[in-house]
Order: sequence, then C-alpha cells, then structure tokens
Amino acid sequence: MALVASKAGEFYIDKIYTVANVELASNEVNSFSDELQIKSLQANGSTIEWKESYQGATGVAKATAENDAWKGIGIKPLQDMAVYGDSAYIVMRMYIVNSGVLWFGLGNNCLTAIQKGAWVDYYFPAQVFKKNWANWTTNYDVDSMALVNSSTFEIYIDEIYTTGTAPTGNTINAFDDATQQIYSTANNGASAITWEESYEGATGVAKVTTSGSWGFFSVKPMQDMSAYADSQYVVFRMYFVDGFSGSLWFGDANNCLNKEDIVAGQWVDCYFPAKVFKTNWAEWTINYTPQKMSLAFSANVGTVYIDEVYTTGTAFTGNEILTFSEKAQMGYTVNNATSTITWEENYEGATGVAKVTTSGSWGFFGVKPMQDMSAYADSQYVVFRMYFVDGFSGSLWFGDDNNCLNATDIVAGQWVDCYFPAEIFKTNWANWETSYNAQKMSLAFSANVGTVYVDEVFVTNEMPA
Ligand SMILES: [Ca+2]
Ligand SMILES: [Ca+2]
Repeated sequence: MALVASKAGEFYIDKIYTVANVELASNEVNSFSDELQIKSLQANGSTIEWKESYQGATGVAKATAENDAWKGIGIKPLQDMAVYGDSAYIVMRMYIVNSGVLWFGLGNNCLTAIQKGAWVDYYFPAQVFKKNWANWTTNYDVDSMALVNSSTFEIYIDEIYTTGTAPTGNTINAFDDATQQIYSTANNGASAITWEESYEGATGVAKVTTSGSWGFFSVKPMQDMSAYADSQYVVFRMYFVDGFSGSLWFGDANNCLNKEDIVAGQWVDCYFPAKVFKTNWAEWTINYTPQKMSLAFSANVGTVYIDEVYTTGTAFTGNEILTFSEKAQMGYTVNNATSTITWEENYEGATGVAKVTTSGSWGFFGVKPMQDMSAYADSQYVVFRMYFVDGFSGSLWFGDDNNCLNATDIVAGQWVDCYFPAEIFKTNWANWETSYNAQKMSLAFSANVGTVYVDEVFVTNEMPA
C-alpha cells in the first residue's frame, strides 16, 4: 500500500483525498459523465480531451490523432472485471468524424461497419475484452488494451459498456438474437446475411442469400476457442430453400463429411472436421482470414437459413486414425469407381464399421486421419482391422505398393489385422488437407474381393510374433 518512486528525486504531497463516487451501471466500462472519468483513458500517441457535450450526447471523450501511424486510445475499466463476466459484447458508442479500420485489443474485430457523422453503437467481441483486460491493474499492455487505428482520426466516445450474454457449452453461434448475427459476416460480393426471428420451427436464424458461386458465410466464435478444444466436429445446421448443388467448403477445403445427407427443403446438419476449425480459428481475434474461416458455397444456392453452428464429438487421441464409431467418419473415407463405402452400426462383434464393396479389381478404400499427423510421428505400423466376407484374393496395396506385411495371415470369415509400414503413411499423408492424392492415400484391393468390413484403422509399434 505504498506510492513508490522508481527513480531518486524528491516530490511534495499537499493532501490526499477521495472524490465522490460516480454511480456506475452494472455493465458500464466508462461513460465519461465527468471530467475525472477521462483519466482512465490512456493517450497512446493520440490526444484525448473531455467535452461536456457533442452532437446531442452529454459527457464525451474526444480522441484525435494525425500522421497515419498506429495510434491508440487505451481503455481501463472503472469496475472490477468480474462485473462483465458473461457478456457477449463490449460496445463503444462513438461518433466518428474521420477514421480508418478500428482495431480493438490488436484485432481487426469491429463487428459493426464504420459509419461517419452519426452516433453509432460499435460492437466488439467481449471475449477480447475479458481476456486482455483480465489483469489490467497489474499487467497493463498498451497495445492489447486499446482501440487502435493506423490512420488520422477524430473520434468521440459517449460511453463504453458491455451487453448480451455469451453462449456457453459447445455453441459457436445460435443466432438467438439479431445482435448475434454480427458475429457472422458475408465476406464477398456473392453473399448477404440478414437475421430472422424464426424459420421452419427453428428460433433465431441467419438468412444467407447467395447471388453467384463462392458465396461466403463467415462465423466467428463467441467464446474463447478453449471451449471447443476437445471437439471432433463443427456442425452447421442449415436449411437449403432453393436446392443444394455444388460443394460445401470450410476453411478452404471441400470437406463436408456427410454431403450425401444434404437435402433441400428440410433442416440438415453438415459435419466438418473440427481440427480445421481449431487450427484456422485459433487466433481469429488477431489474425482474421475470411477464406480460412468461412463456409463457402461453390455454386449459387440461393437462400440458405442457418439455425446454429456448434461443435460435437470428442476429439481422437492416441493411436486412432479412424474407428467408424459414428457415421460422420465416413466423410474421412474415399472410394473410387470400383468401390462403394457405407456405414453400419455393427458387424460380427465390432461396433461402428465401414462396409466396402468392390465390383472389380483395384477398388480403393482411402482414409484421412482425424488427428493431426504429429499424433502418429513415433509409430511403426498402420493397421487395418478387416473382415473379408467373400474371401481374400489378390494383394493389398497401400500407398501404391503391395506391402501388407503379414498378408499370409489374412483369412476370410473372421476379423484380421493387416500391418503396413507407417513410413508410407507418414510421408504420403503429411499434407493431405492441402494436397490429396487418392492413390497414395488408399488401401487398394488388386482383385475383386466383394464385401469387406473395416472396423478401425490405427497405428502401433507392436507387430504380432
Ligand atoms: Ca438458432
Ligand atoms: Ca469400429
């Protein structure tokens, strides 16, 4: 409890006193109702002054800067951060005379479009505020706790407050109210987004209208990404009004895992790999790339409603590549013209299986790992646990070589494990998300083997004696 001088010298104290407490609303960060409140702002290269009124507002902070260099307006809340616990937004009511892009907490994340010459409520993600400001009293970082701007600006701030309730659990955005829609953005000229209170039994929906191919629907999570850490899938619950055509891209890959289930005229869930979401979205607050963070419709699909975006499933760990425990995993498999792949709940004591049917020689059963390839770095073998119903003939090729290490053990009519060198897998699969070569990433049956069930695909260091 001391006032500490960091350098030698002398100073004089006349008196120590308190001033009358200002009544603060529960969600208030600062409303500049008197001149003292302006002292909580920090002029990081800008000039800040208090004005009794401006354009109909009472008690405002005026911030100006010149020279087109990074300038900030540092903000310190007047209340304990706990007050803002579950807010969804931090709102700055500003009158912008002149300004470029507004960054908040080192993120280009103003959720409301800049409009000049009027009082506008500018929404920013409360999660940025809550995260960066958590310990501002002990750990004040000028850049991450400021509204910053790289241009010459003249901005008036009437008040700063928090509002809304952030979603919890596995929700990314449920579009519960019109305000939540501003966490989604149409990032290109081929899509527009509006909000509606309800549609076909769903409450709170984003209405996306595409007017050409490659319309984007970008969605920004309203919680910290740590909320989704263990998820396996990101799901978009959608309703295609005018029919579905083309493909659904998410994070720059055509990777809707259950595209065959997408039917127009009803609510459908489209599953995407959560690892794409987790990797590309990790730092969305500071590093936003629309293409990597959008659902893109390759064709013009007209009107699509989106009820909710959420995560589900438990991320794989350990040595698993695929287990087929749920149907969505079928999206990680690849067939060719001489093979079909379907999912079944169980077969001969195994739970969750892929059913492969070949209709000629060289049928493919391609697999894409559900974990990051680094999970398999130390393994020696890749194992396919299979059941050949109609007999086994020919040879088993993996990554364009006939290399089942224990082919002599493969017997039809029972579950058998087929071992392949993991080196092939690690080399060919390393960058499958950006560079997919079906032949190099498939198990190929040289002969027509009819029906084969696959229970799981995993890596191991042990091969049976
Ligand atoms: Ca909804
Ligand atoms: Ca299984």
